Amino acid sequence: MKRILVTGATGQIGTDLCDELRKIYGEENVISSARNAKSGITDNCIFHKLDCRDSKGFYELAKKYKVDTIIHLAAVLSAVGEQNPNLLWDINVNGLYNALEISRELNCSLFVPSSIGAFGPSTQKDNTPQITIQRPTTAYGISKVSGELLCDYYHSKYGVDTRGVRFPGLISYKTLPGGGTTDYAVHIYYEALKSGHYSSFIAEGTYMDMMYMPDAVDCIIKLMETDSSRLIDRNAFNVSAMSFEPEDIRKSIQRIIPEFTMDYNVDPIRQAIADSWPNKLDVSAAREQWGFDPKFDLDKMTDDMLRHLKNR
Ligand code: AKB
Repeated sequence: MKRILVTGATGQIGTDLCDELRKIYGEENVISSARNAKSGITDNCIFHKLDCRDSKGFYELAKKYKVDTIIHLAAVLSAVGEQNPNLLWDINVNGLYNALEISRELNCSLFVPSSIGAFGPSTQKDNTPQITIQRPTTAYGISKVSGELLCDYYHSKYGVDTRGVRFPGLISYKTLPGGGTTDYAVHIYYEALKSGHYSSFIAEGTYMDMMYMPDAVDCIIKLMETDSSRLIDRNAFNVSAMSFEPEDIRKSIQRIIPEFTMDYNVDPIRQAIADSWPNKLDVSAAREQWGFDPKFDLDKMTDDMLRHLKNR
């Protein structure tokens, strides 16, 4: 049975992931931590306040609970990162360095999410290969490429069991994302139900990879359960369940809410980031090496999102 420490556990991925991890591994084997968490036990869930830049606090927490796996989700996303690159570097790279050192010292397996943001304008846009040019032009992308390389380095140099995926935009009804470029694809569902109208900050015709949160959670669990000997591309695997542009999601919502309308109020900063990212990743390495198999396409995700949000 694994004993898992999750950083950034109150964020968009962490909220869904920790619920699932507790079901699989037991409440006592999942330790949630976040900068904004209150330390204590709530509804049998163990929570700890932790800033991943605090190397001593991070180490002591991992040691106290004798964890064998760290899922390091604490990170600053792309749009917020462009406003505050110093904070982004500190959390995304120095925080990751702490996670790597602790994993090395305590012999933990380590999951670290990378992103489609690890690619840049010189990358092949369609069917973006697993191994290809990575010259991102955002602070976020630079931190993600650095993270991928650092994780590979700790694996080859010290034998740390590092693993990761390049997540696309993630869509969830439980927790809002915290300042990314793909966030429009979450906000649109909330606004469709609230006001029946959405102004998209991403322009018509901009394709980006996306995935529904249950598939993202499944990715992390499946990858961490895979026998290490099967993994060639550890850091990090291309994953995606769909690629769409704003008009596609509008049409998907209009199947259920015909009166829903959308227009555009493009944000130049987030649009420039989106334009530098791929349209659609090739995910064959993930399928072959650890059985990546997402279940939700756009319409299935829309049905599920609207059903859950309506019932809140
Ligand atoms: C963002 O938009 O910053 C994230 C990502 C794709 O990594 N959702």
